[in-house]
This record gives sequence, C-alpha cells and structure tokens, in this order.
Amino acid sequence: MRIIMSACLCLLTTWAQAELIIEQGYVRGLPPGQPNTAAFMTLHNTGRLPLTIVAISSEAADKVELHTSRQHNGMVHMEQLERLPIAAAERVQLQPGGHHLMLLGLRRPLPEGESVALRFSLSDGTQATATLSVRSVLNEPEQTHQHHH
Ligand SMILES: [Cu+2]
Repeated sequence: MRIIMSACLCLLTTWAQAELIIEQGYVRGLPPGQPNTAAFMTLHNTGRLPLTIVAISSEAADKVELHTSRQHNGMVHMEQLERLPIAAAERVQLQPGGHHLMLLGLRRPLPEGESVALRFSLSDGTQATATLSVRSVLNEPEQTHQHHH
C-alpha cells in the first residue's frame, strides 16, 4: 500500500511541473486610473496530453477573465470563455483582436516595467504560474504583425 501511494505522489509531482508554458507574454500598461487592462501571451502545452484552463487569477486584479473578440457588423464584441482547451503540443495565441485575458479591478497602478503574477488552474487540478511584465500600450506590437508558428 505504501509503495502504491508513493508511486501516485511521484506521478502527481511530475504532472504538477507545468506542462503549460507561457511564452512572450505581457500585460498592457494603460494610463493611471484605468480599472481594467488586458494581457496577451502564447500558451504552449508542452505535454503529451490535452489540457484545459478553467480559471485564472492574479495578485494584481480582483478578477481575471478569459475573453475572445468577435467582429459583428463592424463592431468588436468581447465574450467570456469559461474554459480554454489546448491540445497536446499545441500553442494558443492570446493577442489583441483575438483571445485575451482581462484583468478586472486592478489593485495597483501598472506602469511599464512592473511585473504581474498570473496563476492558471487546469482541469486536472494542477496549476501553472507566470510572471509577465507590463508593456505600455504605446509600445504594443501592431495587430498586423501577428506571427503564427
Ligand atoms: Cu476582454
């Protein structure tokens, strides 16, 4: 029994070593006084199994939501996504005009160079964390410069 238990723990430990890697992320830095901002990044599932992000939180905001943007009659609408599945070995881009994170109810000013910690909860019960730096909206890469690898 003892042997089985420790084998289980071992497996859990391996899984907890974030199969999810956050690449090239940043938080959009806005002028002071804004209640909300957005964050962009590439989510890379480096594992051999699909994973699903079910919740995100940050010390810098009351709430973090996953949104997608849709164009309708020339207007851009944002919709909340409850879950974000990522297939094994796939990357999902969060970028202006597409999927993105919303940091709602900012708890402190986020000038350029500031760091923001994010925690991603996955459907298998594991978590992944990332620290993103704040990049002023003035220095944001333009949407026409999207890269798909
Ligand atoms: Cu949004």
